[in-house]
Amino acid sequence: MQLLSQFLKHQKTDEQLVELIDTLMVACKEIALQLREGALAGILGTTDNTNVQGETQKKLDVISNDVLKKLLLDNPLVAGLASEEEDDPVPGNPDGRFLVTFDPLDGSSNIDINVSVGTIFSVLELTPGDDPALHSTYLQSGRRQVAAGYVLYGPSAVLAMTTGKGVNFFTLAHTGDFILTRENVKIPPQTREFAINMSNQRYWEPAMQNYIGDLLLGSDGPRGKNYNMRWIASMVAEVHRVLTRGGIFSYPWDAREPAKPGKLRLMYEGNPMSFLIEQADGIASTCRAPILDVQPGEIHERVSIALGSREEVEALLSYHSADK
Ligand code: P6P
Repeated sequence: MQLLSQFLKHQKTDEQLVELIDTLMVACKEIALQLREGALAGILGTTDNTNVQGETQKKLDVISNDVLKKLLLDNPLVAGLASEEEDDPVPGNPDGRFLVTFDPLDGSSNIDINVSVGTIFSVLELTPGDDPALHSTYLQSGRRQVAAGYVLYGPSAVLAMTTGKGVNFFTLAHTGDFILTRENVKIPPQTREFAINMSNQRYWEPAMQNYIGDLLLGSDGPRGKNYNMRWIASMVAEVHRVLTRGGIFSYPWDAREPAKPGKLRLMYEGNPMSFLIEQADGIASTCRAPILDVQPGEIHERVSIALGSREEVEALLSYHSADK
């Protein structure tokens, strides 16, 4: 059995990055413990606050955000952080090296029904001379990430992470150690499983409606095979399924808020997940371009997402190119 720290050392990971990842994992272990307590600790349910996204904050959203903020800002390597739950970036050590963006508890609408949620993180480097108190400092494309991953709080707590040398899974043991449980994860290029919120079907652009319509035709349709559908309403769980056994996950643009490219956020959902997907030989696209190529204009900007098995995402993209 190999510990996370041993594995990262074996991969010759930058020592300061290893130290940052260790801080992130201390925070995620604390979050996992709080989640396990759930109702017993009186921490389910919502607060009276809404976040910058206009969403009502769950108590555990705030708790998770506070745990990550405190631990990261105590680490002198952290120059600043940006969180889904924070309107503005939070500066750390002005001589720090890393910027961390995160969604402290993605899928939190699932907490009260005891369904999997997760912490998503993305690590960038401070450009020398930039001010970590300014939004502009964080507006780096996903290609600039030096590490990204998530901890999925499910039946077990599993870390999926990349530092640009492939994707690996680590399971949280009762000892408090993350143990390597799957190395060099690769997404099967083909799939029979798709994940999308079908209740939005009438709002999608025609290319997406045509593609999903053809999936539903199964072996009688142009895709020539029958598909199965999943929707957990927790992106971390959906992406973990895609990394584990293939599939396509999409939250595309829809006409409910036409001025916005999609529901999910680029900096701390789209980019970290896309880094993982590409490192596992999948595709992560806005349906027009690779998500990692998007130049962010604001920290909380949203992005249309279609990611997963290479050949299936390529099929979806062919519907969009035909639709131009
Ligand atoms: P809907 C959770 O709120 C989230 O941000 C993602 O984790 C998830 O994939 C999506 O939104 C679910 O959205 O519209 O189905 O509730």
